[in-house]
Amino acid sequence: MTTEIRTSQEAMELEDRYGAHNYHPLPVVLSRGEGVYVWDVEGKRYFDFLSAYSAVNQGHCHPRIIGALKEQAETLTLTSRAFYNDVLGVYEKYVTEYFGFEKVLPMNTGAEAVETAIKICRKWGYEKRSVPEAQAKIVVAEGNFHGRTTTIISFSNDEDARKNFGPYTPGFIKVPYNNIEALKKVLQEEDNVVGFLVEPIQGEAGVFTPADTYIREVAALCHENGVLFIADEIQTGIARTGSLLAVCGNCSCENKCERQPEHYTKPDILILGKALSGGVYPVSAVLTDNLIMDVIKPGQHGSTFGGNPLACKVAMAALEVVYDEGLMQNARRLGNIFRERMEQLIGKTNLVKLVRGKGMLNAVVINDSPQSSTAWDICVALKEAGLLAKPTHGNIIRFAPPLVMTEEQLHECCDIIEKTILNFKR
Ligand code: IF1
Repeated sequence: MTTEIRTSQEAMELEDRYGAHNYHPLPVVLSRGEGVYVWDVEGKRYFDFLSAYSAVNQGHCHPRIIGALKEQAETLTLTSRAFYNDVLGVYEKYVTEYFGFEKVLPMNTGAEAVETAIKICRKWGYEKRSVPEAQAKIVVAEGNFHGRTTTIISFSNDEDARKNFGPYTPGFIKVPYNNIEALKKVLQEEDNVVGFLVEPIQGEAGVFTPADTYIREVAALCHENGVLFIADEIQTGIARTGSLLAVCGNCSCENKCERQPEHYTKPDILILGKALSGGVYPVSAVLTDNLIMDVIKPGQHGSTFGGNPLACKVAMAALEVVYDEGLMQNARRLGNIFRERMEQLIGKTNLVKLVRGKGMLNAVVINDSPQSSTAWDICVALKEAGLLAKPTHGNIIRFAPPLVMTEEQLHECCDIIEKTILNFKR
């Protein structure tokens, strides 16, 4: 027998009683979404300023993506990779051309794609660089977030993510983020380094944007040292930061960055997830070129659902929407307006310390200690005012709405944020 939810309270009680307590959600129960809006069980409408951590870049329930989902759902959903299907190859051609790589390996979740990239990188090290057995090392950045599998949390700095989940996977070395000298030093001093895995902007750490030159210098250093540059763009990719990828940097070349080497730093391995499906279905991907991908042979990696026809159709529709609706340009334009409005707000209150970010991936730092509940209380007040955002690391609030937002809607949202913060009493 199933229970029908009538009130938000009922839904929260059910989750509390029957679900693992691995999250601490804001007390709002959502039952419907459309574009930049979500509605709760009682019918109250909110602006979604989280977008499921940048998965719903194309907006909730985008009709073209849902259309593709429905059509394919009624045709063929899953074959496994034991057989071919008539959508996978079409998708593989589409997605590789779209991002400018020779090959793709399809998976489902972000963490799986990161695991895939790590496996490809290590195998490449043994087979193309002749690293001695079980000696391959991958450099990662401090403050990273790449997912929650046992291997990935092994190189996290986040105690909650890591503690009591050991023994940990060896073979990872941490260097400070946005510090090219530290990377240079580790590449000089350590033997058998095969890759550097990094987020072009650190999301979970609180939206840390590195120096403009960082990614370019990382790529150059990696190439000089025969090390693969692996970019995790699961959160930053697919128009979020105002360009197709965050490695595209600041350019005005209508996102044909791959033709503008001075703007675009091509990673050796690119990892995508989240918005690759517009938040409709778990779809992730690892993109790289033949010389690297060819180290993976039949039986050496895979997943039941990876590359299924439903995922492929959904992803193609989601990527079409990005170009057809100019989401990169919109994210860049609205991001500038958002940060400008927040700067104005900072001039009117001492509650907000600073705003940072790129495109529509932004964070506001609240002027209180990370141990205080101020940012959480502000998010609760924002919820009451009709806008959903979530605090991270105690005193930081991430603002990342769907990229289909209009300028008028953004101003309405900035008015809500401004009014809520100016009226907020600690
Ligand atoms: C949760 C954070 C965001 C990611 C990058 C890989 C993954 C993620 C750069 C793994 C996932 C999510 C996971 C989500 C919260 C969220 C998050 F706060 F935890 F860090 F976005 F900022 N690489 N990030 O950001 O992808 O396996 O989850 O599909 O609830 O854990 P996944």
